[in-house]
Amino acid sequence: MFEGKTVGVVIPCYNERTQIEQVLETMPDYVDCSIVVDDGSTDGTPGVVRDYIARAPNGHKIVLLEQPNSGVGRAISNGYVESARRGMKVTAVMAGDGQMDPKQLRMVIAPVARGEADYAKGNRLFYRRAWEMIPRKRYLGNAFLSMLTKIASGYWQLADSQTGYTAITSEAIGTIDINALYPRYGYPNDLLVRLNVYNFRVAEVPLRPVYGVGEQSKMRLLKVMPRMSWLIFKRFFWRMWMKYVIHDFHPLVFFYMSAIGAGALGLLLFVRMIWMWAATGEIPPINAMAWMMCTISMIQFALFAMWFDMQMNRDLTILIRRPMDESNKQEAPAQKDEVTV
Ligand SMILES: Nc1nc2c(ncn2[C@@H]2O[C@H](COP(=O)(O)OP(=O)(O)O)[C@@H](O)[C@H]2O)c(=O)[nH]1
Ligand SMILES: [Mg+2]
Repeated sequence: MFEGKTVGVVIPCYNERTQIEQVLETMPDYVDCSIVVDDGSTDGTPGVVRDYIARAPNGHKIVLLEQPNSGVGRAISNGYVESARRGMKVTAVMAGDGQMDPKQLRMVIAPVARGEADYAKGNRLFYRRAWEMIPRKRYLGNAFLSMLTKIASGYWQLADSQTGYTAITSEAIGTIDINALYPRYGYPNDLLVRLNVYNFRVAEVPLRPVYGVGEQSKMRLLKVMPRMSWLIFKRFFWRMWMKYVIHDFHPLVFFYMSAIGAGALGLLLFVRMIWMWAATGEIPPINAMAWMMCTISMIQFALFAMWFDMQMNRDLTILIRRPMDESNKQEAPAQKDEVTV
């Protein structure tokens, strides 16, 4: 129990034999139920979990769910459903590779347990040494996807869309179509879009990044980046339709549509202009002016649409910028990298 709320933790695992025991061992006492979701690991991870359950001290319930390899997003949605079914009011997600510092769990679940937010997520990018601690490619890839996710999800003030350290209420799990969640690595982006359609409040908590604890990422960046970008692109249109046409209405959809129309026409005019220039050596002035008009209109329509969207969603984001309350300080002594000289 944390502040009167039951707490479940979903732990997705794929080949985490060397890591998972440590994750279970360091689970804070206030967690009522840990749900390990193994995804067809080939290294014996489920056996390690079963052994641990057999000798684990009573009090902290550990459940092992096994599913055929169907992705980390599917593992988490299955874990969410199981956690809600077991009556957990707040459900957090922590990776099975030990990259989530258990001492920071209370910071992640607090806004949700206190009813200030329906979902909370960490943000590692604002940590003062994040640039040195996070592998360069991961940092840049994350920043790019976070930018796209701002536009697609409507949570414009959030960053670090790729963090897996999150917490959600059982109400939110019950409201969104959790079984339709994207089954692979793009699930946090998809989840944010789905939460926004129902106007759920999202809190962002600054966290210290954790790397080099023996984890081995399963993510192949070059393969997943284009897939995730495409997913985010599609989800943007889905959100526009669901939020501003079906659930409610706002003319900003017309602004976005006009921006796309002006952009497409501008592109055609640009191609024609270059073609005429190559063929005749001269740029037709009307063509050039029409192209400029289209480009300027596109920019203006898009900026207005974004501005309206920001205004509609401003109150849905809760930015927690000073999470180090007294209890947390006691539990989390300064880490090596936090010592200032
Ligand atoms: N159940 C399940 N877990 C997965 C899968 N892929 C990764 N994970 C787990 O999800 C967590 C985060 O994955 P990881 O590859 O470390 O991602 P990264 O930390 O962002 O590089 C880890 O605990 C992995 O074991 C999968 O396909 N299924
Ligand atoms: Mg990892």
